[in-house]
Amino acid sequence: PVHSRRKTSSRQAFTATPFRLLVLTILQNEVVRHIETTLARSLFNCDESAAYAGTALAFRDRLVIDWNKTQQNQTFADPKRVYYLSLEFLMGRALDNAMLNVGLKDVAKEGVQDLGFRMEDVISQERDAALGNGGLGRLAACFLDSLASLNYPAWGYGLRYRYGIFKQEIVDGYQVEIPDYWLDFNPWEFPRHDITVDIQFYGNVRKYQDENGKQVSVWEEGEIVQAVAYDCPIPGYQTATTNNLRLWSSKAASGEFDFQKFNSGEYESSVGDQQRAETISAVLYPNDNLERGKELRLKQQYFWCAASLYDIVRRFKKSKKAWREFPNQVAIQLNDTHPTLAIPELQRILIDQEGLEWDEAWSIVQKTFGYTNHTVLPEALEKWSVPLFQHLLPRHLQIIYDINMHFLQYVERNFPKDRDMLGRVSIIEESQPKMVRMAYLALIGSHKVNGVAELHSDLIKTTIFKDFVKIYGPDKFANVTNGITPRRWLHQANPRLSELVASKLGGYDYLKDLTLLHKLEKYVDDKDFRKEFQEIKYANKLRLAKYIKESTGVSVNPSALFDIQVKRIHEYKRQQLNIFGVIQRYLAIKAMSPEERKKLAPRVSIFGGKAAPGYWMAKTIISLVCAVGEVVNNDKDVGDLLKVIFLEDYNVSKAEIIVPASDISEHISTAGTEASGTSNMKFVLNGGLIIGTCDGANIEITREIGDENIFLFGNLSEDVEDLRHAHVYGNYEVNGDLQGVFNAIQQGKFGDANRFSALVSSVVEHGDYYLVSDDFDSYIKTHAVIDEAYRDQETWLTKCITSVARMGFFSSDRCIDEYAETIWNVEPLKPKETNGSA
Ligand code: GPU
Repeated sequence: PVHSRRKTSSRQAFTATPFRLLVLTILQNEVVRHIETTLARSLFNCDESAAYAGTALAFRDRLVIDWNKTQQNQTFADPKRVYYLSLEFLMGRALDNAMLNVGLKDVAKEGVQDLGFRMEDVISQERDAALGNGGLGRLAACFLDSLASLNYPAWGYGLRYRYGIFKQEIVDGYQVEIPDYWLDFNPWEFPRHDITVDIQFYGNVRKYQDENGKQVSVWEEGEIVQAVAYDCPIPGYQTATTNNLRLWSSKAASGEFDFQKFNSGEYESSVGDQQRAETISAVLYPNDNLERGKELRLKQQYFWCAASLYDIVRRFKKSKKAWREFPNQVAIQLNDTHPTLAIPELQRILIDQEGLEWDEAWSIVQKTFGYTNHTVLPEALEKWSVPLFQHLLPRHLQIIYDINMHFLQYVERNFPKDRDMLGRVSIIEESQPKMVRMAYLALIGSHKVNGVAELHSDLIKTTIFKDFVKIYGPDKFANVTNGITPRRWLHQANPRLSELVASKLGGYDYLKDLTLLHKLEKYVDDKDFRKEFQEIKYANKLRLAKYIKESTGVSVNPSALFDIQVKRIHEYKRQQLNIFGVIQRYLAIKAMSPEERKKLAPRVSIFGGKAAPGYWMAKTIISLVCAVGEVVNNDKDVGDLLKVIFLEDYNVSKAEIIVPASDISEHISTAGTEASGTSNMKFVLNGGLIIGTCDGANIEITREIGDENIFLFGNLSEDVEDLRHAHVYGNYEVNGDLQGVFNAIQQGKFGDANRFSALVSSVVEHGDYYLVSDDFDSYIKTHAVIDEAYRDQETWLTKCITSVARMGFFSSDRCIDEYAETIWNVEPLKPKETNGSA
């Protein structure tokens, strides 16, 4: 049956080495066997989805072998391990990544071609694992890739949501959310029904004196939910190291399923208990940079922290080492404050269950944890109400109070004159109701706190954690600037550029040491290289143009300047500034003579991103973008000069198509609000330029690539406070161009003006918190500079190539090495044998 589908086109490759032929044959047999036996499908009616499933299962087999060896090797060597606790892992697709990491993509491509399929079509059958919202979750995924690629003994711990981030549809210009039930077929996870942990909620605390007169607390009664482990292999690039991502799924504890009820005919209510337990890991909260204090979210957090810590402690105890060795064996990194409960949970295990004294336990806890902060936005800082805590986690609340008491006593001793300090730094906010400030708890319970870009790491020391710098000194604070994995974000997303780079650098070593990219600079004047580089960008734009046509019906000119802003929709990220700028461009075009129009460089303005379902303002921004697109794209006066596109359901796999196709991308947050940003790095690495504010990692990108290669604009973070003040207390006038934009909206040029009035009034009436009016002029002027620069294609190309060559710093490998050295104190563990296929 295989032969009947064979195409002659792949025959050439069969002339390669006998070894390659052997691997090809074996792989192909494995794929066919999986299709025929694991899936019980006939090869005669094998469709793309079966071809995907067969290929995925064949590669999974390979990963599993290395995975088992890695785990055995780690168990035997028992080195210090890193545990990365994150409520989000935005992994995207796994097959392409697995094939590239194992080094067999080309062979597999031939294999599936032989079965009558194109590899791209096979790959695109896979659903994204979308267990995250945005940058924070994608960072966790890049970190897992780097940890494995650098051979660090590391585990990720998260939740196995039944529903990942919702799928976005645009219906009549509005966002509609569709549930993402992604688990129908997921060959990349392994249920471990033997690895379960009972997790307790509610109940009460009984205190008594034991036979030695020691005060003991027991957390009793309440209800139990069971955590079941699901493991996903995380292959490293060209190494046999295959780490583990363990995701917990909730179900009713075995004793919990009420057979009494069941037998007495109350079948429904006993199923109800089951369902209630399963609710815990049912759905990812779809908020980015926002906390809403929902009880179920706190339950998710405790469920996941408790299960993970139980697992980590169990592994440690197998080594029979003394408790004081715990921080020498275990480093736990908290991805934002979401896993902060792990701190009181470890303290509880050590004192209530293991019988350690408070001080000894607390010293172990502090040495074990590190905390990464990802935002200074006040609405994103987690706070939980004390009554909710008391109800759900009574023992933990007591422990938090004790932690706070010890901490405040320390502060009082050291700052006796600053009485207000105690109230400011207390873990408990004295509000109505009282609140637990999770960031303070995370900071106090960790030995290091880090921000994610230099500016951000400076800002946390002068704003939200100012007092804590006085209390602990500056050494408790560090910066680790974010990075991205070049495997996915160059090699996988942009294979032709990756190949071009490899051809100049003598191979793919740069994918393991991205600083080697600097060697590209010597080809910046090389005619052939330049031509090839430019052709690749064009091909990537063509691919995106095709995708835009398929998904929106709009034809765009692939030679136009592609101007892209894709990220979560948020007022601080200022998609509204972008769309106001687009409207201003549209009005300008309308006012031009035909001669003037001829001089203008054609543009395609591309937007993409999800709005949190309850974030009304963000949804309004989306509908304005769609409404402007509707008008502009159908205006005969405008033609190719401007197209406005909103791409539905932006996610990781779509980013892999979008990112390589930009000429300019927009990273235009109000200065001081975007902690780092990571897509800025992806776009530049793929040969695009940036328009951006002096915010987050844009500043370090500028330092690396040179300010002649980036288009910066807008006010600086140190001026933001005063500017906001001026809006609130001054009588602020919106300038001419922006007023023109507002007039056009209010005249109904883009449909019913009432739909968009909140966007206008947030600027003209409500204090313009995000400083859209302050930055508008400089934004428009900078876009004019970009138009001019793009006209000179040779100079533009030089900027792009030079920038790529200087992006070595932004690999997540560099980032992980910094964490390993300055925060975790862990070392790589070389795999026993290298994987034969690498
Ligand atoms: N970030 Br807090 C998220 O994506 N979600 C969040 O809830 C929080 C932060 C992002 C930051 O906004 C972004 O600037 C940063 O690059 C990213 O985390 C990774 O550090």
